Amino acid sequence: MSELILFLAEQGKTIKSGFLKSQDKAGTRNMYGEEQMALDKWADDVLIKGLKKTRLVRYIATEEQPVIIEIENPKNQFGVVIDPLDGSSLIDVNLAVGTIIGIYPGNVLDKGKNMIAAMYILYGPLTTLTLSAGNGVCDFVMDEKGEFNLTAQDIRIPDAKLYAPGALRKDYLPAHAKFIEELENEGYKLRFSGSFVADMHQILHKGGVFTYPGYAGKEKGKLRLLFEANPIGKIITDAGGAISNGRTDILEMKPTAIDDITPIYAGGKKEIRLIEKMIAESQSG
Ligand code: AFP
Repeated sequence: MSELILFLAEQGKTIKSGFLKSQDKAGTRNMYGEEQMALDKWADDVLIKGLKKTRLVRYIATEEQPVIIEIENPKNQFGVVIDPLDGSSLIDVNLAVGTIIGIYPGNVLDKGKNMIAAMYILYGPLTTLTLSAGNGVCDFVMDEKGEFNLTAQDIRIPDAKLYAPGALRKDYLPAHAKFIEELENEGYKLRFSGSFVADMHQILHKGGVFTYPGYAGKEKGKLRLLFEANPIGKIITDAGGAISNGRTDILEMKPTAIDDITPIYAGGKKEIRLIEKMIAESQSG
């Protein structure tokens, strides 16, 4: 597994070097019908081609591919899930985007709680790597030589009043609207960039809650269970926080297909307990 993590970290370096290549749209759409950036497709290609060559894993699922790729004669049975560039609509305005990765012992259509490692590489003013592989959550910063140096160990989510609310307010469902109103009354400050990985990095280090709820017309939400919710969910949970779909722990959900989507509440346990209570009350009353 360490060979695989080191390989993926190396790919982060390559992807980082790609931002000067192009900020253009690719003119194609992914399986969610979303417009792809040239860099989305390029990063996807870098990761898949590299992983195929190393034969370090058996299964690869990425946000840009419609099916799970199976490698012949793999050295291990590992499965990886990858969002090659999360938040890519922000590339052309130079805001932080990232690569999100989850590693399973085998097939990737498995509950998030069975992941053996999760990591993301965040391309901001600094390039950082956040990893949870059974030994607490760690941060690394890329230096001028392109090497990742450990900067924080056993990261724990602090208690703080930040909220990152996705979706349009006019479409909020009643329990979610009540939750957001309560956070605002409590003085939570708004922090939403349009890049889940960047927003969650902030919540991990500063506290609070990220929400991309189910909303009118899209009750299942927008974010992807395999590529976004589960890897980030493992990291925030291992840091003492929680992730929920508003009813239950997302890491307990068995995916039915690679393009499953889910409402997301991720952050401090206090906030996650509150939304679960509000949704349960709205259903019982
Ligand atoms: P991609 O750039 O990988 O498609 O993901 C963007 C994203 O899924 C997530 O990173 C953001 O939180 C969310 O979409 C933003 O969505 P809105 O544009 O609807 O606010």
